[in-house]
Amino acid sequence: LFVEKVQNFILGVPFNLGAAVTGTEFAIDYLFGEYPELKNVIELIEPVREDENLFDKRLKFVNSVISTSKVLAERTRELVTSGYRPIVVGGDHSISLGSISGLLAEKRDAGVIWIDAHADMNTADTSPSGNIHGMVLAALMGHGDAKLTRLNKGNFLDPKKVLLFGARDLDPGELNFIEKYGVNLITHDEVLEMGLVAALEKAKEMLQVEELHISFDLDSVDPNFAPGVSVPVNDGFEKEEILEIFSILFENYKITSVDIVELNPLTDKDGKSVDFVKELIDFLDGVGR
Ligand code: HAR
Ligand code: MN
Ligand code: MN
Ligand code: MN
Repeated sequence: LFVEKVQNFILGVPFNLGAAVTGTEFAIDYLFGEYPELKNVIELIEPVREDENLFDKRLKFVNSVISTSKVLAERTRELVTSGYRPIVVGGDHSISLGSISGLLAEKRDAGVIWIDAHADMNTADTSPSGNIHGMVLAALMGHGDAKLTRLNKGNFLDPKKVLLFGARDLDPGELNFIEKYGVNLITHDEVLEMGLVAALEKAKEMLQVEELHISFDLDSVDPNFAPGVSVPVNDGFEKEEILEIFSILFENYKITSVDIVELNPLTDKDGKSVDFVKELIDFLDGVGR
């Protein structure tokens, strides 16, 4: 039996303005420095820098976030249309607005698993920071400022097709959001209680989708193993657990596309985080269908 394997196509997006701290804009250069062979396999998406209203503390750098995400959405859509599996390496998590919008333009029924310490489900009204990387998942479901929600042209994600996995730092507004709209949630504590395999079994019952996008935020990992992130939170997954999660997801779903975001060279220690990102890229090369 010959089953043709979907080819990965890696995009690098060295963007940081969704986080409003410096670091993730150097992530791709950092990867290239440590692993020069990646220069041949990663296509660079140049961030677009727009004029900004620097007095806008509710939606920081919103124009640049939107313009960059538009470029990424277009490229992601092209790749999906051509039968590739885009692997989008960030960059801060705001770029998922682009990758997921591009995916949804082509595959309307795809679901999303958001593996993250955070929920990224604030709106401009609930955000404690004004940083857009903490708002993108809400925007993809159609909630928040119109500047952000416009981007995916009405192809909003159904909350029932979204699963937040491994969260351990939720803001009050995000908890309201999850309750109000019925977003699927399995917290990091729940994963510890249930065990990883049972948690992913439960995920399968919750997420009734065939096609799935994995949005992986490096801060879902314990900072002892992956310190190179912009917004670290204590505890979290071990690296081996992330690889196991990915393996099981590839067994349970058709994985359309993957984000690997929030790698920050300025906070990394001994190359731990960059090595893990490389390990993940290599792993993705070997799995899937
Ligand atoms: N919840 C906080 C906020 O909205 C922190 C968000 C941090 N987000 C990321 N991506 N690092 O998950 O500002
Ligand atoms: Mn995130
Ligand atoms: Mn996060
Ligand atoms: Mn731990």
